[in-house]
This record gives sequence, structure tokens and C-alpha cells, in this order.
Amino acid sequence: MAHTPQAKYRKDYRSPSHTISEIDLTFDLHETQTQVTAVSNVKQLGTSDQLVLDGEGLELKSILVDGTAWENYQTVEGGLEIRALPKSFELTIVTVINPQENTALEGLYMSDGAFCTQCEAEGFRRITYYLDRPDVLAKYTTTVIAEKATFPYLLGNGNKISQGEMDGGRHWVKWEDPHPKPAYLFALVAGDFDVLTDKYQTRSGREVDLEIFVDKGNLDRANHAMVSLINSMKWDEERFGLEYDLDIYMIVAVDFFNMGAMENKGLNVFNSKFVLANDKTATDTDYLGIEAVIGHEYFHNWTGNRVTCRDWFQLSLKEGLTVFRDQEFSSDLGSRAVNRINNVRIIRGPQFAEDASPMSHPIRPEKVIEMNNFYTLTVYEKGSEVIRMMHTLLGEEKFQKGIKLYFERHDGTAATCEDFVAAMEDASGVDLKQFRLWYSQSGTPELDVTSHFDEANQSFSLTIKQQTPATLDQEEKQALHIPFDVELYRKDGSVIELRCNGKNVSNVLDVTESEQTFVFEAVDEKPIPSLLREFSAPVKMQYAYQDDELVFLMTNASNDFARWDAGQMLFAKYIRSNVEQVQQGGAVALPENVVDSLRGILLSKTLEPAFIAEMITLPSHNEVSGWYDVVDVDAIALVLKELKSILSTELEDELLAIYHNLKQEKYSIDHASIGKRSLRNKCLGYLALTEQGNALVEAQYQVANNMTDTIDAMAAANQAQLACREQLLQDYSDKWAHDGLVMDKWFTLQGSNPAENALDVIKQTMSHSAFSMKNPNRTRSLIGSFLNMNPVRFHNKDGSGYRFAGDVLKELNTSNPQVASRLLDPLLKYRKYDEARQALIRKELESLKELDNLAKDLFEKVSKALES
Ligand code: B3K
Ligand code: ZN
Repeated sequence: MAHTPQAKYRKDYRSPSHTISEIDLTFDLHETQTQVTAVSNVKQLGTSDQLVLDGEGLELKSILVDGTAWENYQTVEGGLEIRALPKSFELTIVTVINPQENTALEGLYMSDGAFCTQCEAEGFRRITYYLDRPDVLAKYTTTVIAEKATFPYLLGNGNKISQGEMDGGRHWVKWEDPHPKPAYLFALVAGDFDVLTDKYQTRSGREVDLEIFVDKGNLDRANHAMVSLINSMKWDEERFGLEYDLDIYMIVAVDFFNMGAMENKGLNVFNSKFVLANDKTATDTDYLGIEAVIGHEYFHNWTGNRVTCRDWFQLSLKEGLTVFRDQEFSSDLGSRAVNRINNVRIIRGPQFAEDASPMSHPIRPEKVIEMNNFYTLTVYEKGSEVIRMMHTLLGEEKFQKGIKLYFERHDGTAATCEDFVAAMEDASGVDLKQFRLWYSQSGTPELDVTSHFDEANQSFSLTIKQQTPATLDQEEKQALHIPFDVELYRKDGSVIELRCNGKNVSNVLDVTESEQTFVFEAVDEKPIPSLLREFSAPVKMQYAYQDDELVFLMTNASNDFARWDAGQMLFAKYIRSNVEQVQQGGAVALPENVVDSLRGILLSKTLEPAFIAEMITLPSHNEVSGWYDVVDVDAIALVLKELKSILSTELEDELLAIYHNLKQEKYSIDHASIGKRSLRNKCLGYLALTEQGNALVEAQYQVANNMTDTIDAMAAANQAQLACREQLLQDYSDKWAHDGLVMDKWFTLQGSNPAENALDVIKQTMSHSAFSMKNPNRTRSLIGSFLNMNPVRFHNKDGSGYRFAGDVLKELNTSNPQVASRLLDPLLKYRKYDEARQALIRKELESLKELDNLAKDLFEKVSKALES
């Protein structure tokens, strides 16, 4: 490395030296040479007459102060120092940038011939020199100038205030955003699109224009995004009392985008994956993803934009809260249980894995080198769990009072996580002093629960011990305030009221000490406890359940999540014991009672199909890996495969009956139909392992009238390595080679192909006409799925998977460090494998570390991993 990148610490926060109340931007757009003129009103706040602005990769043309050329400045690494300035002044800076060459997709860049921007977290400094920090809030006006024929649409934040024509076939549009905002929410788009328009009337009667911009020819794929947007606007009014605040809401779908979407004020830019969908091209998962992401970005308008973050260490203030809001939105519109299950799977799988990795950090990090590295599962998903715990402790009514107070206090400003908790506390009267530790303590807490029934006294006690193992970023851990939701059952399924010290108590116990015993009175028989209901805290829990207790909960628990969780615990027991068995040379086996419990679920007349589908899904290889200090990749894969195979043989009749019964003649994407397809295709996944597998899968592929059935047939063929696999994949590729987004699903199948020669095929696939390493979606689909969803092939003992990852990362290090940094994650976890594999992965990390031009995104992670 040329020089070692420096870390920033949360404790070093200082308020800005200057305010910028207004900024007027003019973009003269040209592919390779765009000129940006920024005119800002600047005021000194402290004692220094020097202004240090952020800037990267900019060609500086001129600096004027109050209209006069200013010489007293110096460009420095990462910015510009301007000296001897008056107390208040107008600053004009002209810079030139090259959008065409911007493959990092941060700042102003080209996506398929259109100009677009991505400024969060620190991309605005790649557009002009500025105080690129979220606590500097300014009112923006933006003038966009471009050639009219190629770029008929010129978009910016806020409302369009004027437009005009210029000589030479160019035209311009001026936008004004009345809401002061930080630079990361700035956006600009110029291009030629098809536009889907609609209108929304807010609760108070204001009319809002809704516009969705998609690539030409894609208009028939924008409907679901529009419906989702309208649903989001309605839901936020009904559940949170929050209304939209501009006259127009625009969404632009682009093909080249580093993440899901971006909540720029009034002008969201979206990865086309989260906008475009129709029956022919999209799976049910795509539809649900669009609903969630459209909701998420819309909800940011209040939680993120109206109240933003004081500094980037506070990212979870907007992200944790907005994820909580989008999860609630999806749960209110669809199945609450299924949504909860899927969110919990993310925490128990990849989030727990992040806690156990060299990248472990609290939801409010203390130390950051590259901010883009902290848009993590911890900040987002665990951050949402922390909000959810407050919701559990306060209840909906007090939680909403807290939200109201939060906006009363902080609307239009940049706030901190502490501000949020203080508002919740003040509005509810609930003491959150110890609870705040969730913001500063990293790692996964572990609960060890034991129970005792005292027949003579008719009392039942639960002893809960908590401890959080040390993480790489933090040695010492303290006891947390953990909301622990319990219910006690009699054998006949009735619920025992919870009574302590002569009083009825709530289901949510306050666990606050490292060891605590709760004694329940008037318990008339030995109860079966349902513990950590709804996953009331993001922790690992251990309790010595007997099989029959788990089977009881699977069928009798009053709440769906608890039933599912009991099933998962039952699976976990037999996955663990079978892994041991396999390691000692034994065979995989599953007792009859476990099979029968699942048979009961399959035959249930009352459970929703979508829920049954979740009940019969085994934990993923990644989740199981998280249970072990040293992961036996092959043994886990073998056990999961064999268990599936046993279940498919034992339950073949039931699976087949459901498979046939749930056939839907007409295709529709309402939640009930999605649920039926989900169960039916889950059955197909099992049936693929039986003798009739090939015939069933092939037939489904041939008659499928929707993308979900098509993809699930191919996925079943892929996982079971059926004879028809080749032909189905070929047929699909012949049909869709022209459409990258549709091909992503196919690339994902290639990446996760369990076949022995998978890596060779993947390498060949990289020259497929639809593949390009320049496109993050393609790269994530093919390469990301190999690294994250193909454990056996990626962790091949010969090291071929690791070498391949190393080569890809070296290429992406120069072209797109953000994408590279995401792909790197599985390699960081090398300590979890045997020594031979550790050495092979280390070698790849070390060779990355030696690169002269190693991007700081990769530097931060690689050096942490190698230090550990
Ligand atoms: N706020 C953006 C994420 C920006 C990521 C920058 N690397 C999308 C979202 O969370 O809604
Ligand atoms: Zn977000």
C-alpha cells in the first residue's frame, strides 16, 4: 500500500467548523468531462477562518470567494484547505469529473448510457469539494444541463422550478428541494426512460405525483413497484401517522448499482432488481423483495431524511429503525409469522456469523476506516432487533408516543442513537438505562436456561444465565437488559397464567443480571415452557428440551413462531448428533417420532401453506456452521442432504399429495397464492430426491406459467443433480440470454451448483454473453453465490475455490472496491476451518494485503482478519 489508511473514532466527533445554509449546483453533463459549479453560502461557526472541504478524484478549475478569485488555498490528500476566509461568504467552486470512467459506482457515474449518482455514505466528495458529513444540512437547488436527444429526462431532488432550451441541442432543468439535507441525500439522473405515472392523495388531502422511470421497453414491469409505493404511503400514514412532504416522488431503476436502493430526497435511485417485475420475469421472492425495498426507501423519508444522522457512527439510528418499519410493513400486509421466521433466519445465520468474525462491531460502531464497510447485517438487522426489543418492552402505544416525541424534538436535524432512546424513555416512562448497552456492546449473547418444578409448592422456576463471549473488537462484556418472552403450557395445551409474588405478571421477563431466577406460583402441573417467544432478543438460547416437549410445542404452542422454533430446535438436535455420527464413520438416521411430527404438520388442515413450508425447511448450511467453533463443511453438507433424503422417502406420499393438491390453474401474486406455491415447490425440492424426481421436475418446468415455478424446478434439478438439469438450464439460457436481470437467477444456480466440476463451469460461465464483472448484480449472482451458497465446492480442500476468489477480488479491487469488499466476507471467517484450509485462505488474504493499490474497503477487512 502507498500509505496506511487512517481510522476514525466515534469518540472524536467534533461539530462542524462552518455551516452551509444553501448550495446551488450546476451540472454541465458530458460523458467524460462533466463540469460542476457549486455556489454555497458558508458561515463560520467556531474560531477558525480556515475551511477544510472533502474531495476525491476531482479536477479543480477555480475557487471564488464572494465572486472574486481566491488564491489562498491548497489541495491536500482527500480534500481542499481554504484559508483566511471571512466570517460569512459565498463560495464558488468549479470542478470537472469523468462519469464514464467511474466504475466504482460512487459519485456521478454512467449506468447503461444514463447519468446517475450515489452519494451515501461519502460519494458527494467525488462530485465537488464540500463538507461531506451528515450533520451539515443545506437547501439545494440543482440545474442539470445535457444534450436533449440522448437525455430527455433531467431529474433532481425536490420540485421542478424551471426549464429551457439551449444552443447545440442541449436543454436544462432546474430543481429546488425545500427541505435542508445532508450531501449524502443529493441525487441527479439524466437519461431516456419509459415512465409509469400515478397520483397519491395524502391523508391531509395533498396530491403527490408518483413517477417510476425504467429503461425503455420495461414499462410492463413497473406496476408492482407502483402498487408497493402506494401501499407504503398509506401504511406509514395509518401505522405511524407520517405523511409525505413533497409534491412529487420519483424512483429511477438502474442496472448498475452497488446495493439495493437509495433514499435520496424525492428521487430514489433503485437497483432495477428491486423495481422490475412481471409474471414472466419475476419470482415471488422478487415481488416480496420489491415491496420490502420500495417500503424501506419510502420510510426513510421520515426516518433518515427528515431526521438524519449526526455522524456515520449513528447509522443504525436510521437503518435499524427503517428496517424495523419495513419488516412491520411486510408483516402487516402479508404473513407476520413467515416474515418473522425469515428475519430470524438472517440474524441466526449471517448476523451471528458476522459477530463471530473479525468484522464484529456493535450496532453503533466505535471505529471505522471505510464507512461503506459498515452497512452491515449488524447495523441493519441487529439494529432492527434492538428497535424491536424496545417495541416489546414499551408496547405499540408507548412506542408510537416515543416516535412522536422523537420527531417533535429532532425533525429537520441530525440526531444520535442516544436521542432516539431518550425520546422512547421520556415518552414511555420505561427505564432504558441498562438497555442502552445494546448500542455499544458487540457480539452474540448466550443464554443458558434451566428449570425446576416443585410439585409440593406448585411452583415452577426458570433460571436464566447470560454471558456474551469476547469478540475481536471488544474483550469485556456486561450483562444486558434482555426482554425474554415466555409462556407455560399444561399437557392438555391450556396456558398457565404467569404469577409471581402473588401477582399476575407479563409474558415478557426483564432479564438484567448475569444469573436470575424467576419463580412462578400456582403452577398445577409440570409445565412445558415456550421460551424466547417471537425471538424476543437477538441471542443464542440453550435449554435441555426433551423431544416430546418440542413435538408438543410444534403442534400446540399458541403462536406460530414458537411452533416453528420448536421444530428448528428438534432439527438442530438431530443435525448435531448426526454430524458427530458421520465424523465417527456412522450413517445418518432420524427417529420415527421426528418424521411423524413433520407428517402431522404436513397433514394439518388448519396451518397456512406458507407456514408449513417454513416448518419443513431445515436450517441452512451457513446457520449450522455457526454452531461450531471448527466447521466440518463436508460432514454438515452430508447430514443436511441425507436428512432431506430420509424425509423425502418417509413422507413421499404426503409430499406428493400436497404437490398435486396445491396446483393452481391461474397465476396470481396475492399472499395466499404465494404461500401455496411456496409449499408446493418446497415439496418438489424433497420429491426431487425420490425416484420420480426427474419426471416431476421436468414436467413442472415445461408447464410452468410463472417464473417461481420455473426457477424452483431448475433449483430442484440443480440441488438433486437430476438428469434433466442440463437441458432445463440450457433452455432457460436460450430464452433469456438477452436479459441480465432474468439471467441472474440462472447465474445463481450455476454459482450454487453442487456438482464436482462446478468451479470449471463457473469459469466458463464468466464468458456467457449476459455476464459482466462490471455489473454488480451479475457478479453477486454468479460469484457471490459460489462463495456464500456452495460450501462444499468453495471450501474444496485443494484450495481452488479460494484461489478463484482471490483472483476475482484482485480484479474488483481496482474496478469496484465496494462490491469486492462484500464478496470478501466469507474469506474473513477462515479461523473457523481446519488448519489446512486456514493456511490456504490466509495465503489469499496475504496476497491481497500486498497489493500496491489495495482499496481501503479491502484494507480494513483484510488487516483485521490477519491481525486476529
Ligand atoms: N441508505 C442506503 C444504503 C447506502 C449504502 C452505501 N454504501 C440504502 C438503504 O439502506 O436504504
Ligand atoms: Zn436504509
